[in-house]
Amino acid sequence: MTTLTTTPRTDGYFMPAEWARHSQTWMVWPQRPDNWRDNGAPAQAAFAEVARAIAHFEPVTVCATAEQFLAARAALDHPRIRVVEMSTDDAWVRDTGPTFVIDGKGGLRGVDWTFNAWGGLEGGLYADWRRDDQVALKILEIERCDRYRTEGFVLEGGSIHVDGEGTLITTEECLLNRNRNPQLSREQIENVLREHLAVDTVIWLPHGLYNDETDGHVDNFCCFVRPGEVLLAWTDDAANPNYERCQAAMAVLRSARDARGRPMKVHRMPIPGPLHATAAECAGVAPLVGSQPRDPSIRLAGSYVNFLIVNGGIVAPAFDDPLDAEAERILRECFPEHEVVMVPGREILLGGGNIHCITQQQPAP
Ligand code: KQY
Repeated sequence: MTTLTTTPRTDGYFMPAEWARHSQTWMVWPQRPDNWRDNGAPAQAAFAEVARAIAHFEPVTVCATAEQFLAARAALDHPRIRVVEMSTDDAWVRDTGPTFVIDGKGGLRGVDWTFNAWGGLEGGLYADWRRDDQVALKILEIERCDRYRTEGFVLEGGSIHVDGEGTLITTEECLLNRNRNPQLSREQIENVLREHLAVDTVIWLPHGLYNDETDGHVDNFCCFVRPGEVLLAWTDDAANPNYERCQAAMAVLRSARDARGRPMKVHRMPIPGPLHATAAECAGVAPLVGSQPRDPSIRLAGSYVNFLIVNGGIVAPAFDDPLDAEAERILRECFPEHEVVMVPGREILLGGGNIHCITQQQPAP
């Protein structure tokens, strides 16, 4: 593995869309007791179900700490799931793993963004994120992929989505937040995205979903379903704290043109809930100084948009909510060529994210 001093764009590499063929998907086994209740046991069962659902379509590699390696291996008993030992701080490989880039000629490399636990000392979610900042490097070592490191430029994979044809969507709430790259202007941040993902057009939504622990990651709010078409989390209820956010996003998307000059077709995905953790669920978390507060009064940022596209399938969260069936119907309509599999997402949501946040696709070169 070599760390390159050029950029993907200058080398002819770009980030493909999530629906481009994958060679595998990466996950990290959850364990930290100040984020996952009951020492992680219910989350581990939920992650195992997600891993098995993905393995139905493509190989999966799950990284587990030395302490959890044998437990993970036992729980992930499936011929297409590989378990490797890796020390980590938490389990959000969308944000800590590499963003893979390809050149369309068989080349595969990775972008290793600087990670600061979603805000560093200004609102970050844990105080020591050094092991998580090494996850991308370690994955690229395992895969023998060359690496681009954006030293000092902070970004999480969940804060961007691309269509693979030159367009990226993100949110101002996250990328322009002063706890990420306060030294850079919007134009300078766009330039880093252009250079490292080879995109030409950046569509800036004002916000992500309300009370998301990441300062509004786009992957919990809006995603591409194909070039020129997005799926946006939506509510018509003016009392929902997401109402203004949805309206603002729709206004941007209605006037946007993508890198190929296309207007955006917007599909609406209802927001489940309101969802809240129970007192018993909160009591199972063992907080440390600085841990995310867990309280039944806090509205959870549940979203059906937080799904993963895999080879021939969609793996999406269900919340045991009356809207689950409608969400599944919309996903089938948006992805008629994919098999839609709904997997219980509540335990993952209790930890602060969902299926897209805990997975990282590796495109087939
Ligand atoms: O959703 C994500 N991409 C990460 C959420 C981190 C939550 C930690 N409690």
